[in-house]
Amino acid sequence: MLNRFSRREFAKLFGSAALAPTILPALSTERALAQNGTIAPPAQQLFPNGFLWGSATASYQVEGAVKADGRGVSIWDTFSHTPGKTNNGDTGDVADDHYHRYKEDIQLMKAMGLQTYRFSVAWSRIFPNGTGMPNPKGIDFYSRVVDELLANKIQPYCTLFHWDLPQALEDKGGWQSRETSEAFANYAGYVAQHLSDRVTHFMTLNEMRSFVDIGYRDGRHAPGLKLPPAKVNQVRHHAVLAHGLGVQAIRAHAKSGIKVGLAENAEACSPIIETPEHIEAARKAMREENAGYLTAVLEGKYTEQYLAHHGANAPKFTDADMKAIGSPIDFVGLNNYTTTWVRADADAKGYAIISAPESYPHMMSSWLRVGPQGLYWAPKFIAEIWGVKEIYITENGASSTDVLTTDGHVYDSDRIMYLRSYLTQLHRGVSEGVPVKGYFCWSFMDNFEWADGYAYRFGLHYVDFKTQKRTPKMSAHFYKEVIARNGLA
Ligand code: GBH
Repeated sequence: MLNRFSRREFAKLFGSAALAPTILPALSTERALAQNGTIAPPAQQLFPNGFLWGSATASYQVEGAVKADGRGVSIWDTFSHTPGKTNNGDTGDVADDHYHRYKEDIQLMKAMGLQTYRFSVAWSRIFPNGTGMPNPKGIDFYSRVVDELLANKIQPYCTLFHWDLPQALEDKGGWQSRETSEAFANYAGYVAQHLSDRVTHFMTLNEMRSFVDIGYRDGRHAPGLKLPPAKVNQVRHHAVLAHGLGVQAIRAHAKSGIKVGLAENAEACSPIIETPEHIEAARKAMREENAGYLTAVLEGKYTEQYLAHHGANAPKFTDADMKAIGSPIDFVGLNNYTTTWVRADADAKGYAIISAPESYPHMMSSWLRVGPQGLYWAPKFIAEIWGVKEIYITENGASSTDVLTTDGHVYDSDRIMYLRSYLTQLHRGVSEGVPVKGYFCWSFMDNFEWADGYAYRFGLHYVDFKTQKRTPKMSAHFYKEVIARNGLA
C-alpha cells in the first residue's frame, strides 16, 4: 500500500518521511496521467513482451443450436434434459446461441483487445455418432470460426474435448471403455488435420479431473454415474490414455510445427506458510495429489503411492498404455480457480491438506474458494518438478451475483478484485522466470454453467439469455486495460 501515499502522507502516518521510497509509484502514475491521459502501471507490474492475453469458452456452454447441421446428441443434452439434474432444469439447447452469433462475438473480442481465444470443438458435430463418417458441416463451423478469429487478429487455441461426449459412445460404455479413448484419438486427428493449417495450439482434454470425478464418481455431471472406486480408476485411466493417443494422432495428422498440450485443473498446491518445510510439503503434494492425471501424463507412469493407495482398485494398464500416456507434449494448460493449502506433516507422505474452515471466503459458487497463490505456486512447481517450459493458464475466473443496472452496467467489483489478486500472483511467478506464456480468462461471456445452469455467471460479458444481448461488464473494461498495457490495471 505504500505506493499509494505521498511523502507527506507517509510522514504523517509513520512519523517521518525518511523511510518513504524516494520515487513513489503514485507520483509517477500521476505524472503519466498528466502526460498522456492514461494511467501507466508501475514498471514492476508489467508482463513480458509477447505474453498472450485471451479468454475461453466451451462448445456446449455457449453454442446452442444443438440440432443444427447434423450435430449428434451428446451426454450433456441427455443429462440436462433429465429432470432434476441441473439448476432450474436449464439446458444448453440455446445457451448463448454462439453458433449463429460467432461473428458478433468475435467483434466483441476484438473490441476488448483479446489476442487469443480458446474454444472447444463439439465432438458430436464432427462425428455425430462418435465414430464412423464425419459430418462435413461440423468441421465447417469451426473452420469459419477460426477464419473469423484470424481475420480479426485473434489467435485460435483449440480444445478437442470439453465434456460433451457423443451419446452414442456413452451408450457403449463411454469412458468406461477404452474404445472411447481410441475413438477420441481418431476424432482429434481428424480435427487437427482440418484446422492445423490455421491453428497452432491444440489441447486434448479439458479437466480430466472434473469430468471423471464429478461425472463418473459423484454423479453430479453427465453422464451422472456413481461408479465404485475400481471403475472410476479405470475411467480415469481411459481419460489419460485418450489424451496420450490424442497427442499421437494430432501429431500424425496435423501440419508440422503445431503444439499439443492439455487443459487440466490440476490441484494447485500452495504452502500455507512460505517457509522451506511447507514449500517442500506443497511440492510433494503437487505431484501426489495429481497422480491420476497430470503426473501420469508428465511422467508416463502412476506414482508408487497412487498405486499403493488404490491397491486392488488400481487401474489395469499395460506398458504400452503408459508409454502413450507419457507422449511428450509441448505445453501444459492449467485451469485454475482455487488453491489447495498444504502444510508439512510428520506422516509418511510428508504433507497434509488443510480443509477450509467454514468462514473461508468464496465467490458465488461455493466451491470457488479464493486462493490467488495457486497461480504462483502451481506453474512454478510444474516447471520445477517436470521441467515444463511452456505453460498457459487456460482458465481462471469467477462467478458473481452480477446485476445489470437499468442504464446497462454491471459493476462486478468482486470479479475485478478476484482477477487482480490472481494476476498479481501470476505476475510474481512470471517475473521470477516461471514460463507462463499466456492467460485465458474464463469466460468471455456468461454461459451454461453445467449443473448450475445459467444462474452462475462467469462472463466478462453479461448475457441477457432472453434477448441474447451482450453487455461488457466492468471486469471486461478492467481486462481490456490489462491487455492494453500488458500489465495490471
Ligand atoms: C471449469 O471447471 C470448467 O472447465 C468450465 O467449463 C466451467 O464453466 C468453469 O470451470 C467454471 O466452473 O458441483 O460441487 O461438484 C472448474 C472446476 C469442476 C469446479 C466442477 C466446479 C463442480 C463442483 N470445476 N466443480 S460441485
